Amino acid sequence: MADLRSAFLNVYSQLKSELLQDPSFEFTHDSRQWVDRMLDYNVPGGKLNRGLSVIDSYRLLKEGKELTQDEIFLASALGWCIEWLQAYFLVLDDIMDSSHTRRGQPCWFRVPKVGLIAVNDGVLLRNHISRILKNHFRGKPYYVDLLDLFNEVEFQTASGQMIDLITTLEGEKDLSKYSLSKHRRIVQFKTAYYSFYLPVACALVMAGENLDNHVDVKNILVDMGIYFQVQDDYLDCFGNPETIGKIGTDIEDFKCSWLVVKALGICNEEQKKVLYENYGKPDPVNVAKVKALYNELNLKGVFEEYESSSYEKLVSSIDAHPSKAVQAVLKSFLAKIYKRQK
Ligand code: GPP
Ligand code: MG
Ligand code: MG
Ligand code: MG
Repeated sequence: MADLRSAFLNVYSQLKSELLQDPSFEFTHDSRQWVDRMLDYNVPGGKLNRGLSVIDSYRLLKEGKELTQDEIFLASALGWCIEWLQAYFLVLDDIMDSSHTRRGQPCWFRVPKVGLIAVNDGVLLRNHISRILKNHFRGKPYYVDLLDLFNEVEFQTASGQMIDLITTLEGEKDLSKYSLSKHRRIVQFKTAYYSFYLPVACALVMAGENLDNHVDVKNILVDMGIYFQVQDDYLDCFGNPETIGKIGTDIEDFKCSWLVVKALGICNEEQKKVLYENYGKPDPVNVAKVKALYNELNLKGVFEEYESSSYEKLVSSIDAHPSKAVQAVLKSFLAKIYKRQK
């Protein structure tokens, strides 16, 4: 595992140095240094689950056949494209959510002298994906499928992000519009496609598969992604910031979080008043009242129940899949996130 990770990180260094020598731009010392620092700050510091899953999934799809060096490199490069996509989303998401920390350090836009240059850095990160794909996949018969896949998933994510944001609009703060179905729609689009479907889809495309034949796999992965984002919503309030590397902002931001939807579903009239009066306000006093109410309602317990029942459901839909190789891919993914603390 440590080996795999370090091999994967070596590929990062190679891709980065190619981008820093990109012949389509005339780099100066300063501009090269900016991109170098921006990449190191934002791309490789996460859990790398999404990226490593491409190699993992490809290996499982090959059913034990030893992978060539070339295949390992290509699967790693695709894994890094997803990590780049993630970096691009997070740099921009942290601005939109007014977040403070990410991966245990200040959000990129909070770094002195970065500020809103971070917006353009986000655009650059997105462009780097196209550069990497062009450099390493242009001659492959599946090149167009890869481009199409990344475009499709980016569109779905940006659309999910849009609904995440427009539901919190100032002046229209109305908790009665929040429901489980609204929550599901938001998280399916903003998180599930890029975090869960994309890594496996990349492995399938590289293995020569037609994605149209794998709609059932996509559906299971989307359900897994929804479960993952419910965990993210839970950890935003109940996680340890030291462990998750970020300080939650969902209550302040009036987010349609799984927790607030659940709270609305089980609270009495008096408790509902507390929610209406305190949710979506930046003052720590208001935030503390919401958190106290969450504890009163035992949302930890409600979440634990959700966690086990989703796990059971996912396992049984995976077991119903006809291919053992696909089952192995999905189970390995699920094992990585079940009961995660970060
Ligand atoms: C996670 O939401 C969703 C994203 C990071 C997608 C962002 C998409 C863009 C097009 C910018 P979140 O805000 O709950 O994540 P976190 O808790 O990590 O801030
Ligand atoms: Mg956020
Ligand atoms: Mg967000
Ligand atoms: Mg979150």
